[in-house]
Amino acid sequence: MSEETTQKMSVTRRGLLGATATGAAVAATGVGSALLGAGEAKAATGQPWHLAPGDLDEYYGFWSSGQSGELRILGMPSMRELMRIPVFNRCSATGWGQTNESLKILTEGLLPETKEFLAANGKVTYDNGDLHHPHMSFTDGTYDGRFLFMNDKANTRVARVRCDVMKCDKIIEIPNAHDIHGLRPQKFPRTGYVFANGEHEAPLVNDGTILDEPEQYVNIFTAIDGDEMEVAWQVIVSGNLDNTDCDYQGKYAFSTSYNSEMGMTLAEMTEAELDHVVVFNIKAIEEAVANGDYQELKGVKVVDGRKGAPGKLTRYIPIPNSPHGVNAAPDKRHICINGKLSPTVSVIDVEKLDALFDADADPRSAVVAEPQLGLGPLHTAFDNRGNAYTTLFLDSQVVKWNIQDAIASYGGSDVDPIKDKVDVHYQPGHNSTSMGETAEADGKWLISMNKFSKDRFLNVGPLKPENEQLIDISGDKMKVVHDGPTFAEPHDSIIVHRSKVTPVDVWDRNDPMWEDARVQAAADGIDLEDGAEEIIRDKDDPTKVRVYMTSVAPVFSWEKFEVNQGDEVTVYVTNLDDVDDVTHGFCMANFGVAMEVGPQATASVTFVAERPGVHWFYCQWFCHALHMEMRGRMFVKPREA
Ligand code: RUQ
Ligand code: CUA
Repeated sequence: MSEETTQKMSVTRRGLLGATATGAAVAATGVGSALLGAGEAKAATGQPWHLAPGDLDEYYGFWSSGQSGELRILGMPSMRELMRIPVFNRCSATGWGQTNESLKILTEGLLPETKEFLAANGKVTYDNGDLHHPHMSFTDGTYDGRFLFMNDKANTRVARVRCDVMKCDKIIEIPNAHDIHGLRPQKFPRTGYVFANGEHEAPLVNDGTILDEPEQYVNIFTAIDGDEMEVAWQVIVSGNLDNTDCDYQGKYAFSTSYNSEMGMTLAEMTEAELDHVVVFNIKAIEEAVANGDYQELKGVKVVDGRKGAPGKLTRYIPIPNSPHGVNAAPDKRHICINGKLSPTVSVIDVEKLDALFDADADPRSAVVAEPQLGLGPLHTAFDNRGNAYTTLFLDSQVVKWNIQDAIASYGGSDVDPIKDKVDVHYQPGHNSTSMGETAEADGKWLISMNKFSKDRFLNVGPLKPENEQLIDISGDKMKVVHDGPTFAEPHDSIIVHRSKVTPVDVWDRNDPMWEDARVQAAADGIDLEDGAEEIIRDKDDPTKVRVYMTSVAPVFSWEKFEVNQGDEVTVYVTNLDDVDDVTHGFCMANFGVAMEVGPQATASVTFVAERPGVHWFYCQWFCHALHMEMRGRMFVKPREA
């Protein structure tokens, strides 16, 4: 832990509490144990995943939440849920999807036709999302703590979360593609690009002219500029696209296709013995774009990388039936393609890829191993000792195997690449290891994300949680050490050492998140920080009212304010408390309005005051001994009859 972080900790509330109780020692233990290895941590029970009260975890776990549409933060290895970050969903607690600040993020990246479609349904944005794959930005092959990127399969979007405040700051809809599934940030030299797979195939121009003519459908691979959150370019491909990953050299990206047949029914989709992985040649694609070899579609430069298309944009490597996960090993050389319907994982050597493009070598020549591992291999994670850990969905197992031994065995040696198998409960999908998708894999922990929990927990009715199991991989044998139930449906996770991430405790008053509020306040001649008891009626539209207020525990600057029935009211709350962990809320009772206002943040919400009478607003975030008293009245004067 850096000097700076240590110092920062000592002035936080945790440090203060620590000094007044026995906690100073607890805080010290927390720091100390986090520096020890998995097998060595001194915890209350002697089990490293059972942290003593007040002890801090060694890793952040960033969890997707599938159809819940949010991102979650867990402490690892304790698997305690630390936070939920609303992204594609709506959130009652924070007002995500309701505050003007969040609505801007949820609407500004939508395509014009989507906005029209939503308006016809009485909406400004989607209410749901299906968040599968959260991944952190990279610099030089490892996490850099700037951003997290994630996909929305349900509504074809990609979102970004800022790691300094752990809030979503950008969401874009991807044109031309359908239902973004696989997503990975570029590892080298940095992110850079965020690669995103459109899973479902459709006509390139999907305006209804072509309907049930599957032979005319295509699929789209997208590279997003992760700094600007804009689409950089797209590639038309053959077959559908499932998962994606990229190399550690910045040269190639890979996408699996489970439906190379472009079938529409289950029978058609699983017909061929061989599907493929598409290899994208990033330099060649950039050159094609620079040379004008593209068509422009919905403002995006789209190049043709279909099978048989001339040039060096893509190559198709045949892979046994319906491959699913793609995972780049920390040896910076091997890419594992998980077989799903085939009991194998195909290992691609990135050093053999140039020949595919430059010498038109047989695409299969890049495959250097294909070990038979068991039934239903879906995803693979890695340690720092050359081993890979693959989930076997149908076998309900995780298999540990050695990459070099698999290569030797493919070359004819009789060495068995399989080192260990462990039962997991039940049907694992994704897995992840501590720092395992970076060059700094440390081989301590593995999470198996199991789709079914069945009998593992008290029965809560027909809808059961999923079960995520923590596995100690520091020794020769894998050891399942903990069950963690989770709600629908974390697909994927990453386990990031805490030294990589340094979130702030208090917002910066000048944060871009409430730039619009700052601009509006300036136009109204108001200082947000000094916004006590300012109520502005818009000069051009007198039915628009802006109420500026501040909060300091346990009071709002307004004890009461008055508006007219039918006014469109915008309430801006600026939280002047600058102590860590003093968040206020603003809830207007019976108006369906509530939001979080973090320390030093400004948040705003707009509603039409169509209910005459006395209405209480209150702070809905417990902040002070007099939190219940933190309230005020809004008077809505009835319209004259
Ligand atoms: S997928 S269970 Cu959406 Cu990541 Cu493999
Ligand atoms: Cu402020 Cu509760």
